[in-house]
Amino acid sequence: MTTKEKAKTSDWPEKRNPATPLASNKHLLKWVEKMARLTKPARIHWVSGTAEENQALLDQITASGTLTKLNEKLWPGCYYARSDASDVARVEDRTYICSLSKDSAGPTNNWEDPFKMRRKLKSLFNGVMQGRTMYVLAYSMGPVGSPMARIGVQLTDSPYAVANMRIMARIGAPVFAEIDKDTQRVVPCVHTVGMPLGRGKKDVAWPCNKEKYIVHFPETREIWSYGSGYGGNALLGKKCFALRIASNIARDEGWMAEHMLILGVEDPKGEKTYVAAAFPSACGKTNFAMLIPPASFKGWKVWTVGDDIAWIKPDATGNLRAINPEAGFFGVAPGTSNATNPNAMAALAKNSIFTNVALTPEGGVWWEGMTDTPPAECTDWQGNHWTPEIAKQTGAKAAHPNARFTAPASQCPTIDPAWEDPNGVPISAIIFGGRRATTMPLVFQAFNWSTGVYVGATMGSETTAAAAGATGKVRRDPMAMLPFCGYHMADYFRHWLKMQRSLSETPRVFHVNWFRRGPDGKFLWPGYSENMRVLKWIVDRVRGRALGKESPIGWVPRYEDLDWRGLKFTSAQFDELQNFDRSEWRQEVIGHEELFLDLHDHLPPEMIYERELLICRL
Ligand code: SAT
Ligand code: MN
Repeated sequence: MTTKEKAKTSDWPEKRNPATPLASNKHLLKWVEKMARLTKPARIHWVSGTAEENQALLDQITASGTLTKLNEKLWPGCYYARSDASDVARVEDRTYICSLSKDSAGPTNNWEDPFKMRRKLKSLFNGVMQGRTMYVLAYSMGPVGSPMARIGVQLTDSPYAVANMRIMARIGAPVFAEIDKDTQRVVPCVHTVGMPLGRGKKDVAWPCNKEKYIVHFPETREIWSYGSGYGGNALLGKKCFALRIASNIARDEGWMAEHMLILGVEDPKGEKTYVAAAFPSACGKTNFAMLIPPASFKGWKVWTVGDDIAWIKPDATGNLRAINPEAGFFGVAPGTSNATNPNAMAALAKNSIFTNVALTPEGGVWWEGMTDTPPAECTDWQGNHWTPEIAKQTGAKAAHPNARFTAPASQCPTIDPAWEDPNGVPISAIIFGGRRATTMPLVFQAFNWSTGVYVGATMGSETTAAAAGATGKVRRDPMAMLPFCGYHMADYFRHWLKMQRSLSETPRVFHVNWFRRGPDGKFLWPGYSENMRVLKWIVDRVRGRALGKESPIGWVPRYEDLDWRGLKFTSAQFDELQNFDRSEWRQEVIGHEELFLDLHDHLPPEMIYERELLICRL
């Protein structure tokens, strides 16, 4: 070490304000100390998670300009943030799985040699928190103390991330208490915005770095995130832990970490059926999870357990049970309204954080689709003056298409009474779905578990603004896990197939598509509440009460198998929506082949057989 470096390192202990650690776990204390030596923050703050602490933190980030407090009368307890224009979504090409061998990460992940990556991270993180506070944020994914819950500790120099994580996960003192029991391995997560405040350097409202690294070490169960303050890049409990690292843990332990919503359907007699559904980011998981049945479905109710992630595990009797590891919703704001999702609107009405939506002159928020009439003027997500006229002329959006709300799940009017059940809820069906303009019918049911796995594995969807890059392109997104599976995708299929062996009864598997379009480009299906009709058929199939007919791709409902009360939808319209086009399907199967070619050396034979059988049926 040069004298200069030594001086820098020894700077750190004098300058810090040694806040009292909230845990006594030796490994944790040592690791925090080691990371502080590396990142050299000006202060360390152990996050207790109390309401007072949260308010002080929010006040401080409001004073520093990252947050704007919204009008307390209109939006009680709500705050608003605008990110840097270069930091608006997940960055898949900067996301790494650094397993020991490249082969374990597989071709769908970015891999880097873990030793090389560690060296890179060490240099990037050296002194990176200078002038900032390092928050020690303990969080539990899943209800604290649940046998299905897992714990992480995120070190971060972003108070915005702390405030969001407080909504998205269970955090603070109770989690430190769990860590002190020392009964489970804690996932260490280090996050920095990548903008040290050296002497005299002024902070900005949204600190970040042009260079970004979202790095996972699956064997050591570690997460390192550099350069971004946004969403899944910064709230490390979400995609990084609950999906990429947890998928590794789940494979090793015989359970499943999935990109799925969980909902419960209650019929008029009070019978409840829970389903989990996988859709890619920004394809309507939040809306589906909070569905309100049409008026004609008297006595039916849909309950929300989660809107993004499901941890699913066989119980002692061989039935699948699932928890939502999260405590909040990080939902796409544009398109969310009292018409499309009143439950989300109620959930986000207070104590929420809005990022990259528009700010109204009254100190409220607005986004495209929230109301039919836009406000006469507002400040857009980039801080520019916005009016409907400007939008007409320039196409400027008031809110970024990936603008988000962070809202407490407990505020959702349809939150399921069992949503925090430490043992989870029983899962009877799994639904896969994508955003597809053609080919895919409204709904079909896979013949059995392995066909179902094939259906999930070959799922395709048009890309959305949730990830940086082009939107609207169909890509294969197996089980909606393409950006989130922390190991070889073909091994993940194998794990799915293998799950059948630990189940006394497999859940039924379905595929839905709310987004099919007609020749005029218009959606063929009204969606939203009307999806209840499909959900009811699914529940009835699960319960052995509904008929369907066999088709080359699976069981499909006939017109008379769906409940049409209260909707004018003709049998001709339904036929168009369910239309099975042989030539489109031949193209579709070629698309499957492309994915399988990439994965071929790990591909389970069942996938090949299923494809062959499908081709024969076509
Ligand atoms: O930014 S997140 O990854 O949390 C949201 C999403 O893409 O689903
Ligand atoms: Mn998601």
